[in-house]
Amino acid sequence: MINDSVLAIILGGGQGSRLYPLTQKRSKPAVPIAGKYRLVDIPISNCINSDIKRMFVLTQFNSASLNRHIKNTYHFSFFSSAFVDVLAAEQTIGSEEWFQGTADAVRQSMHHFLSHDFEYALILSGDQLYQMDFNDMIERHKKSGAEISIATLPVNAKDATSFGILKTDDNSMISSFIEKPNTEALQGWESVVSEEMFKDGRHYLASMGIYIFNKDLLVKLMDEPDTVDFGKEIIPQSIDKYKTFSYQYEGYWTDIGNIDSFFEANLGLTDDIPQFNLYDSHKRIYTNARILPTSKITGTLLYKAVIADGCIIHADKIERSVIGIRSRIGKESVVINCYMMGSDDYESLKFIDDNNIEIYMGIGERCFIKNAILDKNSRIGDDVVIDGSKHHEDVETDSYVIRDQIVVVKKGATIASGTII
Ligand code: ADQ
Ligand code: ADP
Repeated sequence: MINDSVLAIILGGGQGSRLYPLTQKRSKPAVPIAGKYRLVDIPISNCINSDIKRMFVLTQFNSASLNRHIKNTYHFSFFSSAFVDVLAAEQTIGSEEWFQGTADAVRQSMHHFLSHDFEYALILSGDQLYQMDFNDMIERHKKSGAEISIATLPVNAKDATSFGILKTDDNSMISSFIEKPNTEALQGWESVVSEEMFKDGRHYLASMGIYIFNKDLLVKLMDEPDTVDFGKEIIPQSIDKYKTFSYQYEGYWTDIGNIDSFFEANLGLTDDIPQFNLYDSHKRIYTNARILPTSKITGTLLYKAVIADGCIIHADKIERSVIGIRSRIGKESVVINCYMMGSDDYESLKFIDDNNIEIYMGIGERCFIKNAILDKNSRIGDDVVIDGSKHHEDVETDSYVIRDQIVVVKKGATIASGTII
């Protein structure tokens, strides 16, 4: 089934500086998560599970891995109108600039959207972890008679400063909006929320950055050339002029736009009952079906470990860690609080021999790796110690970055045997 009235627009990311260095060599939607997926699989899967199967992904630059992933993953029937298209910022006669912000990205891509029939544009962020049925939001939008809807979520005072905060009237229409207020400006922005949320200290209603626009209004707003961002301009300027509905959501939702939240969201998957449920056949998260062999593990104590396909593991211990596809971990190594993304390919013994490769892809023998993200294809030698929890200052070298007490080893980087970080 396809919902023909809705076109989805996924905002795939600006410069991606908050997720650097994971975005150093790829566009943000292509960043690997949860051992075998990419960030973009989350909004795309939510759309597919809601029968919305016409999607554009807007990204600042085109990366080979994003295109390959989309091409290899989302195959729709020849007879269906479904598609996932990547639109990278491009030079046109009207514009020579990169996308200046979220609204500008949509404005510069409008001519692509308008070649399709739709009544509603569903605008989504590319860096959030959640499972949501957009049909319900669309139905409520239609019933409300609004021209814009914003998905909203109660948050506490600490988190409120990183979001758009709003107030509603008795009919859930948004009456005021402030983008990322500081603690002082937050005074007086409390909303009436459910008892459960109230008990949790979640008194403020935040925008989740998920919007529905009636097509005609979106066309009109995009004709005004001065607006750059939805959160900073379009939404605050629209609430007095157009009926804007708040679609309140209380399920699990988290922003994964920076290293710390990205790390915690991944490690959260190792909990006994994770808040983000990958094991639900009605809310499947789709990704590239790579046809990898099963994982092979010898002599390893596994405690809260999530292990993807195709791994070869001899470690002593893996604790609260996500181990990505084709990962290799050598004997007597210990891995704690890590997200290891895995590798794009295997290196055969002949290849290693022919090319005199001394440090193999993956983690070598007798290593201790704690509080770290190992990007794809990285090579950690033998007897390496990495412990992000010991570092309180941000650091960058050619092969790694330390941020928020997490060591991020860059894609394809080599850490020599015996290194201590
Ligand atoms: P932020 O997430 O801080 O706040 P923004 O940086 O505009 O807002 O990013 C929104 C989404 O658009 C992200 O997925 C981002 O990667 C993407 N994006 C940013 N610049 C882009 C560009 N030039 N081209 C393509 N994509 C781009 C917003 C709202 C808040 C709301 C939070 C909820 O402004 O009101 O509370 O989302 O997370
Ligand atoms: P994955 O989602 O498995 O990480 P990628 O899209 O990164 O997949 O790569 C898929 C396959 O393409 C891998 O088996 C890898 O060997 C191969 N590959 C990776 N990079 C390139 C490249 N630059 N050119 C051709 N093939 C590549």
